[in-house]
Amino acid sequence: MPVTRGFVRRRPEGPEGRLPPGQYDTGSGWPVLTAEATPRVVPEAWKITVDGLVERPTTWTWDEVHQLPRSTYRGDIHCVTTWSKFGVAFAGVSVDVLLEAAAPRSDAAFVMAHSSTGYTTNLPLSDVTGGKAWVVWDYDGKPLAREHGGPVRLLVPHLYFWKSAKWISRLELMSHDQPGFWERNGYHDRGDPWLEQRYQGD
Ligand SMILES: Nc1nc2c(c(=O)[nH]1)N[C@H]1C(S)=C(S)[C@@H](COP(=O)(O)O)O[C@H]1N2
Ligand SMILES: [Mo]
Repeated sequence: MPVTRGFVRRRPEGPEGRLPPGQYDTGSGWPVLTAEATPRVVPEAWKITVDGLVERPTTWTWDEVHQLPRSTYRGDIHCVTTWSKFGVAFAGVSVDVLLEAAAPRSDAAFVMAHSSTGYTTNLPLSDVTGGKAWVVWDYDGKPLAREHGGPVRLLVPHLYFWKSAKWISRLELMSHDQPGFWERNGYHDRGDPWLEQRYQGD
């Protein structure tokens, strides 16, 4: 059957097509959402460790992560509190690079991201591999602000933003899923904004 031009369904090209269900465009603003007190982490004292079910538990300092291949994300972010922000630009290193060095064991299937503050969030390994997650220290060409997780945060932009742990200090590889801070407090285990996985049971 011939398809009539003009009746072909496609995602709108304007910002509407970029907005997951139930979200609004926050425009130029960038709300701060922090459960704990904002820590003062100096770059010289910051470190990140990848451990748990890996062959080579590895720790990088600030200088050491800067020697890794730089990688950028330009795109959108979506918070479960219903704001989305379009066209943000972060730079840092792909989580793939860190995992390649640490060599996850074959039984590793989940990751717990830990902040130095004690905040945690859990992710399937498949959500932080394949170019989908970054450890970032640069926002719009400038050092990431402290209230937004500076000096270094996790960035997992295809999931709701609570998965992007600020003040990231550790990625712990696990064989079984364990809930992190918000996941223990009613948030969805995975948090896909396009499936509107906000709360447990969604
Ligand atoms: N350590 C830590 N990371 C965190 C949070 C937090 O409270 N503590 N909040 C999460 C939530 S709910 C969101 S929406 C984003 C907010 O990041 P922003 O403050 O940079 O917008 O960080 C996520 N990462
Ligand atoms: Mo959030």
